[in-house]
Amino acid sequence: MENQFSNDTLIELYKSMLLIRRAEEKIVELYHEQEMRCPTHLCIGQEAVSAGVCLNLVKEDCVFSNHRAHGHYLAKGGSLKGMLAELYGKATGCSKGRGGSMHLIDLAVNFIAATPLVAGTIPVAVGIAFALKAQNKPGISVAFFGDSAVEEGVFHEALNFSSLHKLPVLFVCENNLYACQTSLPERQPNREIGKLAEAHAIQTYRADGNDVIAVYETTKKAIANIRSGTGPAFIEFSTYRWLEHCGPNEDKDLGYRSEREILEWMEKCPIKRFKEAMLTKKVATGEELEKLDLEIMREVEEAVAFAKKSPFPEKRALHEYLYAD
Ligand SMILES: Cc1ncc(C[n+]2csc(CCOP(=O)(O)OP(=O)(O)O)c2C)c(N)n1
Ligand SMILES: [Mg+2]
Repeated sequence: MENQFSNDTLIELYKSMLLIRRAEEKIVELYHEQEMRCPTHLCIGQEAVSAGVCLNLVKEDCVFSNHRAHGHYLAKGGSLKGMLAELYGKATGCSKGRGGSMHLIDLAVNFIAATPLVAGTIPVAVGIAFALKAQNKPGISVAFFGDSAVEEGVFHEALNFSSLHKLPVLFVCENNLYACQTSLPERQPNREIGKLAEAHAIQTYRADGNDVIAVYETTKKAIANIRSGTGPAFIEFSTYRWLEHCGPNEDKDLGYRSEREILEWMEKCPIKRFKEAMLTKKVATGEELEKLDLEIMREVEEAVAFAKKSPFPEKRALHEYLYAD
């Protein structure tokens, strides 16, 4: 691990990843109670991408996400209580209990939208970038999406337009090698995903998405260029989801990927790797990291209690929020 970043930055990265992991582990533990009634896509194993990208962002920056949104939302500074209450369908949820896991929205932190329509938020992120530029506003737009989103036509339209108009937008592709149960080689020719962005004359980067420092550093470079006005950037991060596509369970019995492959990627756990590096470099002691973990677990417990005791939306509010004010 490079020593070029302050200990505070390293601890922030660790905390961000750990919060996502502990929150999702709690969802795994509680999902079977059937009180969270929304489809839920967990990002356990992929936390470094959210943490490393979002620590480079400021409040004015707008984030867009997909169906696997928890990590992006929490790393952008979203409310843990608001997210869990949303999963429980409660009025105190960040989308007022109407969206569930796949439709997280929180304008207070400029987390503009997550929707499960594959590639659906990419053109919207470009639209926001267009508006930011037209209005001379600070801030950039960031779109998180999976490896299957690049197979959608709208992905190319959005990249073409953003490149032509040199828009302040960062495209973040989390390549976890699968779309549901279909592997990358079954869906795409043998070429790097980044080549698609290069074809649209967009600055393209590629990095290990399970190495939070690589994610943080690569994003820092890309964003420095975007902020200097050179136009969009695209980063492909290689990573891996540990659990089933949708839901809290393991899925090694489904047979679309081998147990060996899953175990190999679990060995590359971004949190474990980073923790070991921090201990070796004496960024923190084991005791300090343990304390931090306990604090995060307590925060998660409190958020669950808040979500469970929150009220459901009132029936009479059914027609609210259908149109923008
Ligand atoms: C336009 C569209 N087509 C199909 C689906 C069904 N679907 C939901 S998630 C998904 C795969 C997503 O894979 P990827 O983009 O790689 O993200 P990951 O789930 O791996 O994070 C598909 C095909 C959808 N939601 N939207
Ligand atoms: Mg994928």
